[in-house]
Amino acid sequence: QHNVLAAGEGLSLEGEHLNVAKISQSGKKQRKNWNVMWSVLTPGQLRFYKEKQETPLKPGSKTDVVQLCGAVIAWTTDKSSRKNVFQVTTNTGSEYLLQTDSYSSADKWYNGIRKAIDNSTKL
Ligand code: I3P
Repeated sequence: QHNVLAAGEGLSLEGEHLNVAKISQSGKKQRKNWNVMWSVLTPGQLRFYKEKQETPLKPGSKTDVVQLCGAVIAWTTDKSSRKNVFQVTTNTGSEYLLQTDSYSSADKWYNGIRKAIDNSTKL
């Protein structure tokens, strides 16, 4: 069965500040440290920029590129005292918590990332 989606439909979200904590890198636990990141969702990737106008390939860039193929997303209430927190786990074992105080915004990002994962994971 084919899941018909127009190219890119519902798979991109441009530009919003989200609170992001990377809690594991390649399966290794990291100290939780929330940062405000300018977040951009493209069909197969979630990118976090330190600055809104940051150029992706700038030397010393703090940009983090999360590959969504094979990733898993889930709401979580036990990994943070904050509200509206969800976790993205990559297929290489990196774990990110994402959060924003606005439920509608968190839900929009959750659903956008979930669709992007589904779309980049299917063969
Ligand atoms: C952490 C910091 C985080 C908090 C975390 C604390 O302390 O306060 O904001 O996570 O709680 O350990 P520190 O800055 O000293 O590392 P939340 O805001 O998500 O609750 P945790 O240990 O329960 O994860």
